[in-house]
Amino acid sequence: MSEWQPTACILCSINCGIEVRLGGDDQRRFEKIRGDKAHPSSKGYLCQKASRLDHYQNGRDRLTSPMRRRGDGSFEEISWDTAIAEIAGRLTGIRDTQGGDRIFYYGGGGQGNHLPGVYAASTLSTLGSVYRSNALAQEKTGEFWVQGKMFGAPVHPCFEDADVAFFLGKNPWQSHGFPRTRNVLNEISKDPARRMIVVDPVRTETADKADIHLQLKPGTDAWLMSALAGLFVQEGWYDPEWIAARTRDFDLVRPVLEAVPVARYCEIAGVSEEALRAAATVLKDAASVAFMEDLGIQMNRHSTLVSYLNRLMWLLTGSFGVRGGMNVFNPLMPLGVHTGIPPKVSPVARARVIYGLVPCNVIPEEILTDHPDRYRAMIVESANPAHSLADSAAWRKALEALDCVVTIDVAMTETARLSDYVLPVPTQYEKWECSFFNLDPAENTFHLRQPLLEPPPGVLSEPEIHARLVEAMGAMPAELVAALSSTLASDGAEAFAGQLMGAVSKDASLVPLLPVILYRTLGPTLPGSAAAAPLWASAHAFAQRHAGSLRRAGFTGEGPQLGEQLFKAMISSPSGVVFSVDEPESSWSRLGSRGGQINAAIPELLDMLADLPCGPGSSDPEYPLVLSAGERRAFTANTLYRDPGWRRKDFDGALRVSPADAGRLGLSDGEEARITTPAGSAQVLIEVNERMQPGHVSLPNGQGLDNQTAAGMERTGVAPNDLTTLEARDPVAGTPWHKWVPARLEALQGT
Ligand SMILES: Nc1nc2c(c(=O)[nH]1)N[C@H]1C(S)=C(S)[C@@H](COP(=O)(O)OP(=O)(O)OC[C@H]3O[C@@H](n4cnc5c(=O)[nH]c(N)nc54)[C@H](O)[C@@H]3O)O[C@H]1N2
Ligand SMILES: Nc1nc2c(c(=O)[nH]1)N[C@H]1C(S)=C(S)[C@@H](COP(=O)(O)OP(=O)(O)OC[C@H]3O[C@@H](n4cnc5c(=O)[nH]c(N)nc54)[C@H](O)[C@@H]3O)O[C@H]1N2
Ligand code: SF4
Ligand SMILES: [Mo]
Repeated sequence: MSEWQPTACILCSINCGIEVRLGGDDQRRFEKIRGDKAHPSSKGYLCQKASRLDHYQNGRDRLTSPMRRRGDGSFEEISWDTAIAEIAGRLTGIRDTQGGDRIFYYGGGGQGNHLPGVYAASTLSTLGSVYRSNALAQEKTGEFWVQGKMFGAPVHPCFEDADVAFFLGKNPWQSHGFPRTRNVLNEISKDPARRMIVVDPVRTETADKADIHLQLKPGTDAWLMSALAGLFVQEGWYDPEWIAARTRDFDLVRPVLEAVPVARYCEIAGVSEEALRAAATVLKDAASVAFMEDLGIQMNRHSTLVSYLNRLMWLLTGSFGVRGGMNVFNPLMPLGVHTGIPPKVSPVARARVIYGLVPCNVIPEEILTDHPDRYRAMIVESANPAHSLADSAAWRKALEALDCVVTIDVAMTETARLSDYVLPVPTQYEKWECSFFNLDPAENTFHLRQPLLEPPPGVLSEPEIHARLVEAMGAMPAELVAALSSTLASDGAEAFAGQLMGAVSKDASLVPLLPVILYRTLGPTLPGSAAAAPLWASAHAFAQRHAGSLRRAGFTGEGPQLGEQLFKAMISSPSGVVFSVDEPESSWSRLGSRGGQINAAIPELLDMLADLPCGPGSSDPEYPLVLSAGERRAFTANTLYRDPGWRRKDFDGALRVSPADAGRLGLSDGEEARITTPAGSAQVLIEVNERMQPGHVSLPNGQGLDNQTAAGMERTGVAPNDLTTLEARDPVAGTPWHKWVPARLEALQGT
């Protein structure tokens, strides 16, 4: 058997360091997996999902040749030269006749790989493509929008040191979201001096660990959170001096919160006022509170408003800029593809573009129209929108309607099957990869992973694909590349950097081409890690902005040496490196909002808050239940495992139903039933589950993939987005209401 090799788990944003021992006849199986104790943030921690990573590495539907779709929907293998030449030709053709802004880009990275997005910038700037999106625009853009307005900087909680942990629509026991999650939850739970509060309609595993579980009715967070904030203001449970010194325009917020009818709103949320007061008492007496919100509210009614109310609680509890509270962190590189100033609205629906991303729910509408500005082509990279975005049927239609779709993936996915070209890439264990989910304010970690295995013949990495596309489109500055390479060889890194900066300062259009230029020049000189070349520019940029953070992390160089030192550390730390160490107080100087104060008032959301109806709204008798379409469970991992055989339990991804509803409908555990929503209906396996409250049912995320078998397509479980619609979305950010899908459940007739 081989040696233990360090890498990371790629199943969630935490990317725990792991060590893998290869085995099997071909030495390509992941025979043993353990936590990597040398990883600076996970420190050996793992959850149960990582042990199954062989199902990703040696997974279903793997592709090893570029594919072109024939007129009848079947695929043929083509060579890389043909694929690159045809794709470059078709996309530049669309650019030259319709405009480059008609070419949409979706994806750029998943849970463990963010280099594709870096390189895509070069291809997209060559094409003049400006509209793009990814999964963040169906979960986090409301939060980002509020965050930008209030703080102008990225903020993250620190649970390790928190006196009180507050989880809003988040089940970290299953979904994680911060390093060594279960250990930290256990530590807080066992410590009599610390407290945990969970706001969730389901009695989750996290709620089991909590001191207070506010088990509200699904979709009523806007009422519950305004009651909580209202209580703080009405009882005077906040520090007016802190508010006056640290925030601006709180005077616009106070009257709205003073007017909140606390008792009535508690009633709407189905939580007793005593329970809310108990939670408020814990919060007001806390030395520090770390807050985390997630999909329970972000994919729900009033999601942007609730993200705002959550942040108002940070202010009312004085939790910003304190240890164990909410702090600004330094990302090594922001997530996503960045090529200049993004458009403000999308071209057809005129939907708000947040963080450069078009809301996922409007994309099909912007294709399935005769509007002249509709999108005509799409590049999909490292994502599966035909399965993962609201209304799969509309997505299938939209992809079919485009003139050209190119998908870059390891596997023949639901999206790939609807594409004109599919370009296969090495898995994340066959190439250099990293993620930019570096969110820790206290001690931020970056992990550039080395490949464990050679890629199979027939695949090309994303950096190579983008470099070849740029070359085929005639946009690679060949003379500059040759000159830079020879300078690097003869005069070294400093002269190379000088020459490159000189060229960029003369011609700003080179900036988005830097990833592929660096890949072709610096890349070949790096020991095996050509793909890491653009990180060189990131390391230098980081060192210029955050020299102090780097020094505290132990880096000592001066001037450009500091950036060079960081880059060297990044490419030579197989278990990851700490690149930024900061004290909570530094959060204040990093605020992007005016005058170093937090902006308390967002008028648009305050109006929405003041106008909240005083009743929950009548529910449609046709759909008496609320379905959560996509719940994180022990055996879900987005669509990274395409083989259902990875699941040790819950093979079919059952619908969880409360005992009361099951009894009323005459359904029992293990029985099949039919669930119907305004979008469609599906046959589901029933799991009677005491954690659910009456009126609420839930399905897991990531199920219902179509696997190719000898006998044809085989599907296991329910694809949640066969049950969701494009229209059910947040009015501010356009994020979907997947946790609030009207539904009805029926026993199967005649069985
Ligand atoms: N096991 C596993 N872990 C994962 C993933 C995975 O696929 N599987 N995916 C990763 C990804 S991409 C993400 S974004 C995160 C998401 O992580 P989470 O957001 O924690 O995951 P969910 O289970 O979708 O939703 C969280 C909680 O919201 C609750 N909820 C439902 N309706 C409401 C409501 O009306 N109000 C409130 N307050 N809560 C409600 C649900 O009961 C659930 O407990 O997980 C990551 N981690
Ligand atoms: N109804 C409903 N829908 C949901 C959710 C829900 O709760 N309910 N959750 C949503 C959330 S939060 C998220 S984040 C999304 C996730 O959905 P997507 O953003 O579509 O991402 P993944 O399912 O993680 O799939 C990533 C794709 O990357 C491919 N891949 C793996 N490794 C590589 C690689 O190295 N290179 C390339 N190019 N490709 C690779 C995989 O084969 C897979 O096709 O799903 C969303 N969809
Ligand atoms: S899925 Fe589990 S092991 Fe993998 S990164 Fe997330 S927490 Fe770590
Ligand atoms: Mo996500």
